[in-house]
Amino acid sequence: MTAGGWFEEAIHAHATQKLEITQVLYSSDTELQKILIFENPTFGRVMTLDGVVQVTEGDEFIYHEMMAHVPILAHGAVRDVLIVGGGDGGLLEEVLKHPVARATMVEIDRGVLDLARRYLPSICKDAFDDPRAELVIADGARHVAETDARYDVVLIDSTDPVGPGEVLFQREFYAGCKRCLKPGGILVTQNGVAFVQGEELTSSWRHFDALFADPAAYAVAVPTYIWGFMALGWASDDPAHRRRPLAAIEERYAAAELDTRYYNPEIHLGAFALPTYMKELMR
Ligand code: SPD
Repeated sequence: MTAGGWFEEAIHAHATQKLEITQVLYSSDTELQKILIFENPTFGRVMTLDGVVQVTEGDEFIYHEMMAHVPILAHGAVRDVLIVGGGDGGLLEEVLKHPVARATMVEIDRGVLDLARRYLPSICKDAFDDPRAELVIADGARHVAETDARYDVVLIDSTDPVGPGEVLFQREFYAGCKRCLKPGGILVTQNGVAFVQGEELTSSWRHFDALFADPAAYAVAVPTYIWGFMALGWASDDPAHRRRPLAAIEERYAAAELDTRYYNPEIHLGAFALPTYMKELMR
């Protein structure tokens, strides 16, 4: 995987991406997964889990801004947010830019949090120390099945559906997410790069369709999640959230005083316009 000073991703059977390693900052196995953090001239610090790129300093803003700001601004009155996964803290940091009362992050691997604090401070910034952040080291599937808390928005910042992340793509888990959403709340999930992982979108969309009034997805192009658009799954019982007019999103965006580099109100609306090959996966 790291031969010749290059990281070669171990995710797809017949296609790969390679990233040059100019310095290995950390490499080990935690109880749950194999973690590598290295420096790359194009993307800055890169963290991989079990041979798959999870986050890079260079392009993290794209994925994290779109996962946080689209549902929060579409909802318009978010107080309580749940993040499942997301141990690098990048998504938590975006969520906390909003005037939420509480952002609970349930991450199964404490090692990822500790390493993010140490090696990826440009990504998590001071999010873990924000008094509104509640950090829970636990199984996210168990949390959504058992918690008494209720959330306006639930965000699933998972790995791919292998290893510890597999359960986070199953119907029982999504039913748990619905269980702990407040009425009209919004669930957003990472559903893979549609061109090469189409079955993730199809299977999650079918679960959403069985559980929620408004099953959907939106698209985001993240350079290091290569091979085209990543699908972010969307599920809510309130279809109005997905159909907010541009003027409403513009007003909320201006009021939130966000400093974003990918997200803007036009991208928010446009992200729900999917290419036909993605639409065809959602049936
Ligand atoms: N193919 C890898 C997808 C990883 C998505 N989650 C990354 C976590 C970033 N906070």
